[in-house]
Amino acid sequence: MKLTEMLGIKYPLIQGGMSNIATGEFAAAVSNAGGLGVIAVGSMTVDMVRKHVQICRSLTNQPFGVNLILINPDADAIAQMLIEEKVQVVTTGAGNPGKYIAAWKEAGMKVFPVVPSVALAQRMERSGADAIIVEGTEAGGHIGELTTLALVPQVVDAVNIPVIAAGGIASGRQMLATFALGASGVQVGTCLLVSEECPIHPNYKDAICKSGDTDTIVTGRIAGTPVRIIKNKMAREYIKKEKQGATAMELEVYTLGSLRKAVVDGDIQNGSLMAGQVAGQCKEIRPLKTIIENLFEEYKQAYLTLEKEI
Ligand code: TUI
Repeated sequence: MKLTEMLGIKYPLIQGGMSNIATGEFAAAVSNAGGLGVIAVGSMTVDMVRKHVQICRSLTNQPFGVNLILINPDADAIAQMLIEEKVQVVTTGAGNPGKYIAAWKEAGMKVFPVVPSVALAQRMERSGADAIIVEGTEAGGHIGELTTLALVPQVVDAVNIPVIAAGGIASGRQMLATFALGASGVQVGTCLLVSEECPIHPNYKDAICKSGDTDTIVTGRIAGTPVRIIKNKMAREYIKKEKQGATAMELEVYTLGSLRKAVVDGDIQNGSLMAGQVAGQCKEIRPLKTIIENLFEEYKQAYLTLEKEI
């Protein structure tokens, strides 16, 4: 079944989680532009997430989802609340959501875990996931080891449910490439950060627009929580702390606190500016509708050009 039919959306495009950024308002704007908007739970409490779900519902009559990261200390209560609120789609990240899937499925929800490996994709399929979002290391935020090019076809061959590609996608050509690898849709984040509607500080958007291909870096590799961000003073200090032996917990607290500095305060030197390797392709701030429509227009053109050349 096509992803658009499965979810009741116009384009086979899911908005990436984007912790502490994707509010109910933003998710509604993505859904109104024809993709699947997704509220990011990030470090929110149960009551905050419920409020964002209600806001989103008041701003769109299109389907939308919620992204639950499993490092949130209230994950159990939030997982239950999503059932009470009859959220249609849940995506997950930064851990294994296996223990929630049966209850979510029983409530009629669609479950799309984000995974960085074949083994985890297979485990999610066995647990009852409806589709798998496969995220390559090109992505922003918390990442796995493998690239989208290597990972997507291996997961496509290993499971019998739709696979959605994530990481390294900010153009129609990249989208076409993932479809050639067997993906049924894409999840994008970085290219939506530079939308007019995205509620991050203008300095954060500006830093993405100014960045080039080699301007992201991965912190947290030693501690086992690799996070891709835009290179700045904070990133250099983080890596120094890591090399000096800071604990995983100290580093995680440091990262989450500094995400707020970037998103809310626009502190581009001390903040953690999560973004993927495609940041270098994102050069202007446009409305979400234009960004998404252009992606699919470029995809069609790229497909037709390729067909002519073969
Ligand atoms: O989750 C993401 N991206 C994120 S979450 C986040 S918040 C955060 N901030 C600081 C440190 C850590 C997290 C920012 N960006 N993407 C999806 C994703 N999930 N990437 C990798 C994974 C993943 C990793 C391990 C999924 C499952 C997993 O399972 C391990 C296991 O077996 O339990």
